[in-house]
Amino acid sequence: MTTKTFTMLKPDCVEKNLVGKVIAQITEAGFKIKAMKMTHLTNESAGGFYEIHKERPFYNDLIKYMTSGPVVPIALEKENAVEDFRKLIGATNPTEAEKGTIRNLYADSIEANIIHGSDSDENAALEIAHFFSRKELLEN
Ligand code: 3AN
Repeated sequence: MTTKTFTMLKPDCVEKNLVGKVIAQITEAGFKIKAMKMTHLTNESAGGFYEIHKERPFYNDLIKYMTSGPVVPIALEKENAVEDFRKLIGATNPTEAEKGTIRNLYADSIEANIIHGSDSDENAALEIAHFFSRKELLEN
C-alpha cells in the first residue's frame, strides 16, 4: 500500500541551484511526484505551515528565512513514505545527519537545512492540503 508525504525544498536549496539534484535523489529512492510547484511564501502562509512551532525561540527567524526566497512544495507517494523520506533527508541538524542523506550532503545549518519532510501521516495530509487543492492532486 502506498502512502503520502509532503516535502518542501527550502530557499537555500533553490538559491544554491540544487533543485534538480535533490529531486533526482528523491525519485531515485522510489518516491513518485503527485503534485509540485515553485512559489514564494507569504508571512501568512509560512506562519500557517509552522503554526506548531509558534512558541519556539527560533520561530521568527524561521519565518523570515522561509519567506526569503522561492520554495518548491511537493506531494510524494511511496510505500512507508513518511518514515523512508525522513531517512532520506537525515537529521534536522546537518552535523548529525547520516552520511549520504540530503541534509548531510547539502545543508549548512539547522535553520538553512535544504528540505522539509513530514513527521507523520496526519501532518503529511495537512501539509499537502496547505499547498495543493483537491483538483491539483487528482490531476496526477
Ligand atoms: P524537521 O524539519 O527536521 O522536522 P522541526 O520540525 O523540528 O524539524 O523544525 C522545523 C524547522 O525549524 C527545521 N527544518 C529548521 O529549519 C527549523 N529549526 C528547528 N530547530 C531549530 C533550531 N534549534 N534553531 C533554528 N531553527 C530550527
